[in-house]
Amino acid sequence: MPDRLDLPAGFRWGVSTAAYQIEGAVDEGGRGPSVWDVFAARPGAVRDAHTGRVACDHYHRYTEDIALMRGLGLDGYRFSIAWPRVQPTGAGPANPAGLDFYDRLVDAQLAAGITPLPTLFHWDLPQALEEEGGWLARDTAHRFADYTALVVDRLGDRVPAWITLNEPFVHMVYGYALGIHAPGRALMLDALPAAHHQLLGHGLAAAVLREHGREVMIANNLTPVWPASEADEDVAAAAAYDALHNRLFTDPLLLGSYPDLSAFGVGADLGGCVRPGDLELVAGPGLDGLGVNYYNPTRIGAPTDPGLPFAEAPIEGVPRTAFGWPVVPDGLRELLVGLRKSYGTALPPVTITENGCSVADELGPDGTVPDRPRIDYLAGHLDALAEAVAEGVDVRGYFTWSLLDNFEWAEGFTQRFGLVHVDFDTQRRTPKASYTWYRDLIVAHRTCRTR
Ligand code: IFM
Repeated sequence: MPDRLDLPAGFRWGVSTAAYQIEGAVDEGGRGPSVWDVFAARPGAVRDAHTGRVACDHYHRYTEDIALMRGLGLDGYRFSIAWPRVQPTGAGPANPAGLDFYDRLVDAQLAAGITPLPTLFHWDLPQALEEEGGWLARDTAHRFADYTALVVDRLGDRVPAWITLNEPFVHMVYGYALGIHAPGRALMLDALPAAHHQLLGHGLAAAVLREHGREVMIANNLTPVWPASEADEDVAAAAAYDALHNRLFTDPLLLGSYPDLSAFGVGADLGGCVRPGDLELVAGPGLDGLGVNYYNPTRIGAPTDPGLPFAEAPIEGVPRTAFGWPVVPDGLRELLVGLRKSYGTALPPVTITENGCSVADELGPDGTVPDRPRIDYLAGHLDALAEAVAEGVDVRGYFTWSLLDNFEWAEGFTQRFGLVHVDFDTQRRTPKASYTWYRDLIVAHRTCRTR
């Protein structure tokens, strides 16, 4: 196993968060409602009826949170910009108070020596756009480009690289196919236009960012797909799932084409929503970096339900996070090496834009949070990352999910992913053992690289 510090010079260390999960202040500064405000208010939609109304109150406490980041010695901070803060109805001129907040947030990071890495869309669509069809409507892609222009006009002078979308796969499947996330639509395969329109929105927004001379990235949730057995039916089912989860969101960006979705009864025009010229827009001149969010592999077998060409199979014999997700650090190496093999020179430099785990953390009577499982998770994944680098994959940075315990979507506040414990009654922040571990790792890496 390679030394986990055997990562390239200039390797960037960071943490990731998202606006709706931490900001709170949903009615302040002229912010409009988002699909998550509306969805979370639906009885039964979110565990224990939790909502992001207050979340970590980061909107008011961001200076304290940036001080915590400074304490970690981070190079970068990946956060997201709430579209409904900037454009309360998803159209028209910018809301000055919304942009002012992000202006302050960016300046505070820069003052702490941290490079901002904003994500423009992390699932909190303005509700007014959802009422026009949300990402099922092609026009949302154009609205996204307009919103991008407002943001980059204001912050682009200080922000070199931008992530357009977070996990368009998860947003399409959980939000539009299964209805587990906002906007709560359960359309199954009729959700596919939400994939294409997000990717089109990426392409249009990327063109705006490039006009400003900024670098363009996207953060995809990717998973190695394991066939449940060597039987032909399982192998075919795994290939179908891989096309849906991974390649639907990397092939058009890196190769300019959609993968074969015939197993889903869908042609190359994704049910008619792809128009001539769209794929050229999606791919553009190429990404400056691919963000990879990795949590676990997926095991897939032949279908058990006639509606889909695959069925998920359990992964046995590995530890699990508090969420029940299998812990397979080597899956990160496998994923990265697989990307390089599949895309060759079309693969841009990779940044791990999310990786982390939920732990049933408790604040002890001595005021500490001894989150050993998180330290083991992060250490194992960083070893796997170093192995991928040793095998030739160009990985430029690692942003762990997440800085703070936060609003974990349909699970509310019940899944804790932070390096910092948050008491949601008092908003008190307590760095966990993993915070100190990550800080020391960053120092050790820098020291070793400058010796
Ligand atoms: O909390 C989420 C994040 O918003 C997107 N990626 C996965 C994380 C953990 O579920």
